[in-house]
Amino acid sequence: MTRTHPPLSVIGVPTDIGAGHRGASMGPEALRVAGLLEALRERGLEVHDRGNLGGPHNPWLPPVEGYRHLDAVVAWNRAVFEAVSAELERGHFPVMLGGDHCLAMGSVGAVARHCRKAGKRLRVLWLDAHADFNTSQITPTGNVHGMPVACLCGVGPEVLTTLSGPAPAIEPHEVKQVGIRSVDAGEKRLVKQHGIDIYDMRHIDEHGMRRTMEQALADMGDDTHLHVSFDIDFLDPGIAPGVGTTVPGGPTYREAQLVMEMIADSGRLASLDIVELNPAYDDHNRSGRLAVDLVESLFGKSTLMRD
Ligand code: 4U7
Ligand code: MN
Ligand code: MN
Ligand code: MN
Repeated sequence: MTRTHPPLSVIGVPTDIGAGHRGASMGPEALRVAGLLEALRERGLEVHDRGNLGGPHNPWLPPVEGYRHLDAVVAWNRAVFEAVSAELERGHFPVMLGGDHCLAMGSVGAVARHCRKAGKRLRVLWLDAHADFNTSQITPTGNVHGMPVACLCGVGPEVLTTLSGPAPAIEPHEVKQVGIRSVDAGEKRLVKQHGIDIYDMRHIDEHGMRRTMEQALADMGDDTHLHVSFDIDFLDPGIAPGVGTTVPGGPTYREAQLVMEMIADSGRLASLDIVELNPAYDDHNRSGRLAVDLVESLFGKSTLMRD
């Protein structure tokens, strides 16, 4: 099945400002070196590499009042928000190369605002080992890459919750999380309180990936903009060691392929983050190459039988 997508605009976000380990700032280049752009062009897509955004360097300071580097996180996310908004405005499909996951506040914020203006429905599919729903009061680390979903849902500091306009940028029912297996104690209470749909690894064990993805992708229509936020630590560390926060017991290669194939089949994918790839922890860019392989499936490189 060949699907038509608008031109893709690839935006590098070379920062680890929100992370607990240095190195995700090298992610955009590792994805390019692994052949991401060539692979997408091979799929018949029109691909523009917009290069990398700039922002404050990482001073590697301890958290202040529950946030590490809050001002710098805001600066990076303003840049992401502007860049993604501009691409959506020209009708392109933005692809963010992270960079740590805090950048999703800017990207999803821009997508959400675009959807409101265009009268489109929004669905955010959050592929991750973590729920990323911490706040300054409950975070065990102060790292803002553990907070983007909360901030997008209006729970967080005003500088971040209003990044894309009045808070909240998104409603909890617009987010579906898949692959979750590490949620902190306070965070657990919050995600329950906000009613986030979490398809955790236990759900996947019990129902299988096919049923899980049918649920996560249910109720989308022609007017739905699907944003996928793909944290590489979603994958089992045995196949993707190149992340700062590995959690055992993630999806296998085949399960991950099925996730990507089913997203492709939905025909609704319109923006994408690829985040948390940390080449300093990787093995000869193995995780980078796996990410490229999976992104090919996300854009319809499926089995021979279905081509
Ligand atoms: B990622 C953590 F405590 N929950 O808040 C935290 F376990 O974007 C990890 O999903 C967050 O990689 C991981 O620091 C953020 C921790
Ligand atoms: Mn994450
Ligand atoms: Mn994660
Ligand atoms: Mn991580």
